[in-house]
Amino acid sequence: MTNRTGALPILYSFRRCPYAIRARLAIDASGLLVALREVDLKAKPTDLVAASPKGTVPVLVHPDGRVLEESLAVMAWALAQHDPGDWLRRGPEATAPAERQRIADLIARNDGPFKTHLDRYKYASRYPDHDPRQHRQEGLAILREWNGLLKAGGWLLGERPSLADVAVLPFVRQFRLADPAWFDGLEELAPLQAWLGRFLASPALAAALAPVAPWRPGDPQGLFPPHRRLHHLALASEWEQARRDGSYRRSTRGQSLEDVGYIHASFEHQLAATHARFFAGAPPLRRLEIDPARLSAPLALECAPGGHALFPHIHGPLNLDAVVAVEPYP
Ligand SMILES: N[C@@H](CCC(=O)N[C@@H](CS)C(=O)NCC(=O)O)C(=O)O
Repeated sequence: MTNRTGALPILYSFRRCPYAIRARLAIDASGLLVALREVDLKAKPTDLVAASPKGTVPVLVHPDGRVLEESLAVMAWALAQHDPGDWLRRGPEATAPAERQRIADLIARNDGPFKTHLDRYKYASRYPDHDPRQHRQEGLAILREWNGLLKAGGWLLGERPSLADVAVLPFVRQFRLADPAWFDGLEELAPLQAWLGRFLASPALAAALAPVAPWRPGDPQGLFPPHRRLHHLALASEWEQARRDGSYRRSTRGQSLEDVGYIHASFEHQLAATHARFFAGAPPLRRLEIDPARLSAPLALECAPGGHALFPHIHGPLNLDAVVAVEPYP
């Protein structure tokens, strides 16, 4: 209803919101790409309120009108597409079900009690009947629990990150920001400070916090993450022909844009399988690396028939200046 088919999912987001930050971190990790609409929480776009009347961010609106109204739902959707670090613990290990339960428990502790204390400590003026020092102490007690877990392997579940770390860290970041000097001086929290420090220095957080102006209807489509590239495998001879023609109009091996209606492309994690499935024994190939922000034609995320993996489809000719690198493949 508020998005159209043949388009990207739209993420309504707010740069500093910890719920929206964790949703963006999961989308970045998943290798996907969405349209980003930064929301001014004091002037929420009517499209957002129509899609999700409760009016919180993040909200993800799919091209078919399906709406995800909770940050955890957005994270689960993205990581169900691709979860290179097994943050969801869907792997074959016998420990996976117990780990999923621990993840759920940790996130519930964060989203419930820790968030309550964080708000009453950091935004004390909004809660005149509460004592911010007491809420700081109660938040600190929860941080001590997490600190104990982090001692073992550096992550909440041990030696590898999971959804719990990514879901909780943006809130711990906020807790620190209320009084960084006090927080950084808490020597008993050294493992937790190291965990937060790695997060604060990570390129993923930098990408999630890239400055962005509030979206207004009619603005050009913003994309998240901004560094995402698309990939298309082209026969070297057809790419050379496109350079002479001034645009590229092949969809996939043996099929034109006119045959299919769009140009097939892949996210990086899909490229090897695309090659194995469609290009075995092909003549020399070129991998075209495409900056989606430079495309003249509309870009969509769509499922291959019978599958649920979302692929990028370019609904029109590929303008050559959107191709930022060309290399032999494999
Ligand atoms: N349970 C929601 C909570 C989201 C939330 O509370 N977001 C805040 C911003 S951090 C919000 O949109 N508040 C609405 C407002 O301030 O008007 C989720 O996980 O997505």
